[in-house]
Amino acid sequence: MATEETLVLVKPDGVARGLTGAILARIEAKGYSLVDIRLVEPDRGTLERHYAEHEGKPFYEPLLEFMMSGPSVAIRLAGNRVIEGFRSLAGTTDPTTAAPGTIRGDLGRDWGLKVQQNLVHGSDSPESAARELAIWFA
Ligand code: DAT
Ligand code: MG
Repeated sequence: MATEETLVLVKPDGVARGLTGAILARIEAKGYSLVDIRLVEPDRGTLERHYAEHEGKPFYEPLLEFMMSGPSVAIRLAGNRVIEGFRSLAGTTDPTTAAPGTIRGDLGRDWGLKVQQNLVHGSDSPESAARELAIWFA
């Protein structure tokens, strides 16, 4: 099986709270390889492309606003089955109920906004990974 790649974002809440290092430590401890990493401040157009599947949903506008509220860290991550492996490491979408032991479950909570501030993004399929890596690492 060919080594797989995924897009990980440490979102603005993770960067602002000083959790980038803690999140990277978990990724490295799991054994995945950093291929590329950069600080990003995406414009609205980039986020519209990244989150195209969510356009029209109630949380879409708050999500874009949140993602423009400060810098994120974009990571190209590699390893066998890294797409599902990172999703497992991240935990489920809602940080309040994400399992302890996961990034979202251990480090996240509800901050009272209309969008889940859940620290990280990870691509959800090989197709998403290819599409998203092309957006963030063009
Ligand atoms: P994930 O990031 O776990 O892949 P997603 O792709 O369904 O989740 O949604 C993208 C982001 O949008 C998610 O990280 C946080 C926000 N979000 C999703 N569902 C939400 C909801 N029901 N209420 C508020 N924010 C939500
Ligand atoms: Mg998603």
